[in-house]
Amino acid sequence: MRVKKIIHLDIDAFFASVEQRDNPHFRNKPVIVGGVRGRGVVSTASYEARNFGIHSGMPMYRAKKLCPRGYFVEPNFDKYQQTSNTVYDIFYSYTDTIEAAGLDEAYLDVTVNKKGIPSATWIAQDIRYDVYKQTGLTISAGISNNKLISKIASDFCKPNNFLTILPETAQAFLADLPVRKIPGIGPVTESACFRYNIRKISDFLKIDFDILSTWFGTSAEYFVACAQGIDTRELSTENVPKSYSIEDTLPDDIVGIESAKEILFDLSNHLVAKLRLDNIFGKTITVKIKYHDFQSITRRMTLDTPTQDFQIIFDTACSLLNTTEIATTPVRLLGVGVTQLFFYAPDDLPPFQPKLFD
Ligand code: TTP
Ligand code: MG
Repeated sequence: MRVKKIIHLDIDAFFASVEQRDNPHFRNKPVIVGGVRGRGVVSTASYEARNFGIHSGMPMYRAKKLCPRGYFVEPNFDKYQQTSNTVYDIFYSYTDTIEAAGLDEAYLDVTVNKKGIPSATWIAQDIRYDVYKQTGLTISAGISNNKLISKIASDFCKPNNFLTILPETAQAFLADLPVRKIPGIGPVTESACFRYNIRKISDFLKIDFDILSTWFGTSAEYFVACAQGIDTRELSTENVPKSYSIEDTLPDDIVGIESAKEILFDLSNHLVAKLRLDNIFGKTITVKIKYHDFQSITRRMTLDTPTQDFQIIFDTACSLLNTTEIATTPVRLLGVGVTQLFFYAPDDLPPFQPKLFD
């Protein structure tokens, strides 16, 4: 079987780099992007700010204590989305087999690629160059025959670098890395590992598999495969949807804002459940109405920050009703949805919950 060529690409300090690019005062300075007002948390910090111990998810007040002279900036989601689109366009100019892993991060299968370039390392270098030229941002790349190694490699070589790991050296590359580098191992599993004196990835290979299974259950197999550098997962290339919505054709036509609100209440609840499930936040709220004569309209409102909050979505949807004929015209269908989707909480807890074993 042909050996696969998988590249994992991830922009360095994404939000902070965009701010440094757009504001010359911020260059080479500690820049912290996050909720500046209220109980905000750090979305990301420039590498200069990371030297002060600042990291994503940290409460803003702590970041300010650690680096009082840092530059603290509110996120500009529209800019990040635009930059992300440019970067993804570059990715797609090399291959269509892409798994989006976030705004600034993706896996590319370049085993067969649109430019017929034989070396995945060359492709990664070309992409890094294209991204820098078109967006002014640096992006790091891990190159190997599977997602696991490429992801760990790009993380290892960051910032502004690339690292190629050949299959025969994968196990040695992983051997001395902390177990926490394995995707899915978070603080809880890490402490469990420490209890059993498993600290480095190669420690998984030193323990009898049956014993590992009693400690970690079905995860034992996954940890051992990881330690051997084995990952047979295909890229999941389903396109990320551009909108989330839910609508209902009503059993009987309704008239009046109050009846519409009752239905929107249920619909918003369902919508929020879907958003939470996929860890998606929407910045634009839409309401769709089909009147009794089948005439269909959509109303939308864009918020300052993306949300998956029920109250915000429901209230916005209700206020949009005031711009329609719903008070006087019978309605046969109602829908509510969000567009302009984001994968993270702008001003909340760290949103990128590691997906255990994807
Ligand atoms: P990451 O790729 O995890 O982080 P990063 O690009 O800032 O830094 P690096 O890749 O060099 O380690 O996340 C990409 C962006 O997503 C990040 O710039 C801000 C946003 N984000 C949040 O809003 N909250 C978070 O908790 C995390 C981890 C990221
Ligand atoms: Mg990044």
